[in-house]
Amino acid sequence: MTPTITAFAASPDRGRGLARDMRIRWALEEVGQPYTVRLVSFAHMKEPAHIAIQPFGQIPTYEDGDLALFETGAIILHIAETHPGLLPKNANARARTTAWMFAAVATVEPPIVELSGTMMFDRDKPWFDQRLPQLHNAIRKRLGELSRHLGDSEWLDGDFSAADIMMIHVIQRAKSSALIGEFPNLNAYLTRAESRPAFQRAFAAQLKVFEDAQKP
Ligand code: GTB
Repeated sequence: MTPTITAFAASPDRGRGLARDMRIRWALEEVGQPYTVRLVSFAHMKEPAHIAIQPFGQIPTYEDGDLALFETGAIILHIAETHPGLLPKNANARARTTAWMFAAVATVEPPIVELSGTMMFDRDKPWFDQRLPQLHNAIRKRLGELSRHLGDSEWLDGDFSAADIMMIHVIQRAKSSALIGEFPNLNAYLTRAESRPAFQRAFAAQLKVFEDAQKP
C-alpha cells in the first residue's frame, strides 16, 4: 500500500523544510517508497479525527493499511525496519543507530527547540537578553559533543542511516543561529546530507506545498 503522511497546509516556516514532516518525506525518498500527503490545518489537528491518530494534535502522522503511527522517531524506525537501506544489518550496529536516533530527539533537539520558541515568543520578556546566551551555550555544548563524535567521519555510525536523517533535521533548525558555523565538520555534515538527491526531492515536495498555497 502507499502510505499517507500528514503535513501542515500552511507551515509557519514557509516551506524551508523545518517542520517535521520533512524527516518522514526524506526517509521515504531514501528508500524509494512513494507516499501521499494529507495537508491539515491547525484547527483540524485538534479535532477528534486527528487526535485519534496523533494524541498530541500534531503533525506528522503516518498511515499504512491498518497501521497509524505518530512520533517522527517511531515513524522513521518503522520505515527503516520495513525497507532496506536505512539500518545496518549487524545487530550491534543497528542498536547503535537506534541510540543515535534517540540522541537526536532526546539530547540534541531540546535546547534547539527551546531557542526557536524563545526567539519566536519571548523577545519582549525582561529576561530575554539573559536567557539567549544561556540557550546558545546549551546548544554549543551539544554541537561540540556531536562534532567531537563525528570527527572526520561522513556519517554518525558507518554508512548513512536513519540516525543521520534524524540528527541532520534536528541540527538544521540551529542553522539560523550561526552556531553550526563554529563547527566546520558539522557544516560539512549538513552540506553532505543536503546534497543527497532524496533530501532534495523531499525538500522540493514540501516547498511546493507553500508555493501552491500562494497561487491565486
Ligand atoms: N515529538 C513529535 C514528533 O517528533 O513527531 C513532535 C511533533 C511536532 O512538534 N509537530 C509540530 C506541530 O504539529 C510541527 S513540527 N505543531 C503544532 C502544534 O503542536 O499545535 C515543529 C515545527 C513547527 C514549525 C517550524 N517552523 O515553522 O520553523 C519548525 C518546526
